[in-house]
Amino acid sequence: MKKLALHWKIIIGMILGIIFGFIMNSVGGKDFVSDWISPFGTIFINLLKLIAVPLILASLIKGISDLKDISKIKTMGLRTIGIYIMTTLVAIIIGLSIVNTIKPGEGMPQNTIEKIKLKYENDAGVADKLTKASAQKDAGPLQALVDIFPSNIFKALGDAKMLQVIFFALFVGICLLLIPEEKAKPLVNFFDSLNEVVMKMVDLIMLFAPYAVFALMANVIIAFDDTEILIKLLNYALCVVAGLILMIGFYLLLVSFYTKKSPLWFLKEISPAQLLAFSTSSSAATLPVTMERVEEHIGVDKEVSGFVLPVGATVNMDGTSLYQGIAAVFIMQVIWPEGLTFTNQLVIIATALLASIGSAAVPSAGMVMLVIVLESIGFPAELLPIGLALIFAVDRPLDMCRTVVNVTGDATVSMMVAKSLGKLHEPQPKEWDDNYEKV
Ligand code: DAS
Repeated sequence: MKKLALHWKIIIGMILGIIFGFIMNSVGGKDFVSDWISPFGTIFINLLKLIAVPLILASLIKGISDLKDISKIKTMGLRTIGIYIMTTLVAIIIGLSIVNTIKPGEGMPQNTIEKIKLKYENDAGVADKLTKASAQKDAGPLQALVDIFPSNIFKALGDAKMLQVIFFALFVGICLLLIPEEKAKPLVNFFDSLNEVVMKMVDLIMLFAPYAVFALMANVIIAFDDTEILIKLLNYALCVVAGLILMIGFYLLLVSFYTKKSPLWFLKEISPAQLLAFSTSSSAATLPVTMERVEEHIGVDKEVSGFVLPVGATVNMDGTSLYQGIAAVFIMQVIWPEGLTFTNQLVIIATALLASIGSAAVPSAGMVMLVIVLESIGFPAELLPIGLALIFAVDRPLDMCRTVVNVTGDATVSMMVAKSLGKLHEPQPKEWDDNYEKV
């Protein structure tokens, strides 16, 4: 009997984790899940983060040195940024169109607002998002640019500063092209074998994925403790989910018309990365798996995936941008209707684009940047805690969904850039890839 493909094992782990979480909720087993189950999900995310930085370093340096032609790097960079900006703008416009049509925030009963305010306005999670947002706001206008250039590569590697690692890898890769080939060969071979080793580590870690996803989903379910408020926010949540689904449809159109590949084949091949994005709510943690799936199952050459995907995980978050457009307008519909001007919506488009570039690829980062978006349209500071409280109860499930879109968008753009550079080949996944039985 053919072994079960990896994505089915992950889906089964996800479903069993959700069921187990609800059972534990009903029998008072929350502490058991927190103490004895959730740590396995944390271990899995730690392992993925452990290999993300060496993988970016190895695949990008090896990939750039394979390009042989420096002008191709400029072309790849410009095409990548250009397509990323296009998809992010589409995402924000989809989000704003939905929220202005459905108007989920209009007519919310005052007692519901009071209930949410009472429960979440002073929640530590809300305060944390406000603190992080003000730290980002206080930085200078060019701080994001300065932060790309590391002063100490070992610190950048240690702190997993993605853009700094990408800059360093690009710098090394370009210099490897500029020195005599016989001098470059030892280092190129080193990063080539490092890349192979790290890709093998991805395979081994993925053997653990179904069990880790079980733990991650159980942990998400036990965190839900306010079904009543979840139901009151259902219209808003459904607007976000509808927008995210439309965004996935947009990617499938791009895959079909631009790369001439089957959209369903594309979805199937990247599904393990999407399932992990959903379970971990972190593009950064999912990145090694996204890279493995795009390179070995979609057929994108390493020199493209090694650049486009790490950059995408850091600066391209279409799901987050779409969510920020909807959340900002929803909050205004509920507690600041006078802010709902056309000009403000244009400002939201610009700041949601910039905010998604500034958002970190970690859980709930989008909510932190939402504060920046709201402040950009003059949202009253005294209403910010209530505004965040309004969406806080449903932020985790929506974060899981928008992270899936962030990852899918990165994979789509990597395919488009590869196609435009003639770097999209027929994938040769090894027979054990989907089963992860033999390594
Ligand atoms: N969880 C973020 C990510 O990793 C997205 C977000 O917070 O909006 O992509």
